[in-house]
Amino acid sequence: MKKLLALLLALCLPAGCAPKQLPEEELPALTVIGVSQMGSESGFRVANSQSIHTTFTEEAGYRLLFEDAQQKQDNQIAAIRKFIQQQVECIVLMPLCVTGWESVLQEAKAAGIPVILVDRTIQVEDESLYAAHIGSDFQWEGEQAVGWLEETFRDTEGPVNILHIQGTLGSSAQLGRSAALEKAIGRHENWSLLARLNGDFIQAKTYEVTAQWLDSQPAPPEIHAVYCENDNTAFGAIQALEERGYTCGPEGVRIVSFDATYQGLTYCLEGKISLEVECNPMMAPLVEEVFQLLKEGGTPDKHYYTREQLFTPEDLTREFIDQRAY
Ligand code: GZL
Repeated sequence: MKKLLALLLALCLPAGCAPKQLPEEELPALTVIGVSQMGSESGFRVANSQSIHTTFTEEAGYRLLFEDAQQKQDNQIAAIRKFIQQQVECIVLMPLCVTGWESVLQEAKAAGIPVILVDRTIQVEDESLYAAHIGSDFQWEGEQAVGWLEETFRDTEGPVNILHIQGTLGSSAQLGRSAALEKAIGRHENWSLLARLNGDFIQAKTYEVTAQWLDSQPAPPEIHAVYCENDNTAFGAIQALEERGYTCGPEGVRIVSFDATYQGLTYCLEGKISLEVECNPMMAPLVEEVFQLLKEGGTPDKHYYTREQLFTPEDLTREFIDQRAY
């Protein structure tokens, strides 16, 4: 990037007065950050990665070592071990699942490298294994979604049949969002769980498991709501339902979704998705603030929760959606 910039400058300046380029050894040393991203399974994840790339730039003084784990925890553990060998100044980890981190985080701690968790969190006995967590409160998100379902079906005396499509099993996002629905089903005698499917936060997989389930039923089931644990799950479920004659919206199946991505909000504006619970992926600026605090010897909070809101079709306009960051 620097070389291209120097070349462009040289081309547009009169000969003989190209800017003095500092020798490599005099360039300010870049701060090396190792980032283990779990994958690129969803619109949320793509935006989350973009936030990292646009914050930790060379212009801002960073060299980013970015590893995509393709949804495999083993790949994340290997990446962390590589960062330790490379003696990075900080490790940023978006953990795929909640368990299995103690050993490798002990190694990072022994090497004196702070670990900042982003987005999802982990379950460890010793919370000193990570310096801070920046992400969402998934149980809170689930409770918002369930509260909307309770309000929507408050006057329904007959059955409320709910299809639950979960995200990556064992991830803190899935655990929190699922727990809220499971508690609510236990609170309402007329609510019944039609099935619990695993869409893994992925559109194609959700389409496949939803289509298989629908086609395996002796007759088309009466579905009042589908609880989709992210937008890509909602997109897959909507496609499978509509192909089989279901209408998604206020007069048909009520789709509840999480993330509030551009496409998710568009479906919501159109009425196909009845409720969007925002899950904000743009966390990197706060990650950098926490890293700088650590670098200055400060002690960050253990958890920083992103502010999130709910959207229904009535809350949205095309202009509002078009000005959002993701
Ligand atoms: C939630 C995040 C989830 C998103 C999905 O913060 O971990 O993972 O809701 C993504 O879109 O796959």
